[in-house]
Amino acid sequence: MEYTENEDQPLKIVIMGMENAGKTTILNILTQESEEAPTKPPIMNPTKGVERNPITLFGKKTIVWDFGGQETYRNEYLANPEQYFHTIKFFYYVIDIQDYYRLIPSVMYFTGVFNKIQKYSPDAKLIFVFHKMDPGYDPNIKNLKVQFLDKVEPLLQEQFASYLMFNTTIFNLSSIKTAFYQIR
Ligand SMILES: Nc1nc2c(ncn2[C@@H]2O[C@H](COP(=O)(O)OP(=O)(O)OP(=O)(O)O)[C@@H](O)[C@H]2O)c(=O)[nH]1
Ligand SMILES: [Mg+2]
Repeated sequence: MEYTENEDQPLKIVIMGMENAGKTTILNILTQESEEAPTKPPIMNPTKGVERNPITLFGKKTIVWDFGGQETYRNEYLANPEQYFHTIKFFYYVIDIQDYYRLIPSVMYFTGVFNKIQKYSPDAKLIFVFHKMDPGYDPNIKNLKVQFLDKVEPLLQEQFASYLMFNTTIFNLSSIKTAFYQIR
């Protein structure tokens, strides 16, 4: 299938990462009216498959594809990459820096997705979001950010890929906004 692009089309942004990483919560924060941060993590349901959200972000029309991260969905995206990974402008990859058990699966998922995006959207800008950097949480205890980067850097270097990265938490709204200012 051919996908044509023109100026009026909204920018395609994808947000990916393991289940429970906080992707949908991040999008809810970006689109909420309130300037106030939540006092506790909201109760959320897992995203089923891909949710496509037309959102105006910083004056730009975008369509944000929120990729549910549960295993069956992850396998589906990788098995049918041509349906999901075309015409991407920004590729946000979210890592839960408190989730020790999902670190290695997250590295593996990133590797699979990155290879597909290199193929189908080689110009997509890559942005890592190290999420759940909550106030009072000491990221040095598990050091998952450093571990993640150590594991993916050989792949990124091999492909000469550049990237940006941000630390975020829902308890600091500007941390999330800053990560998405990139699309302006
Ligand atoms: N402590 C903390 N919890 C968070 C933060 N952001 C999201 N959460 C919680 O993380 C859980 C999962 O959030 P979701 O946004 O549903 O995660 P998801 O990545 O969309 O998950 P899938 O849709 O299954 O891929 C929820 O309980 C949220 O309240 C954060 O910054 N800090
Ligand atoms: Mg979700």
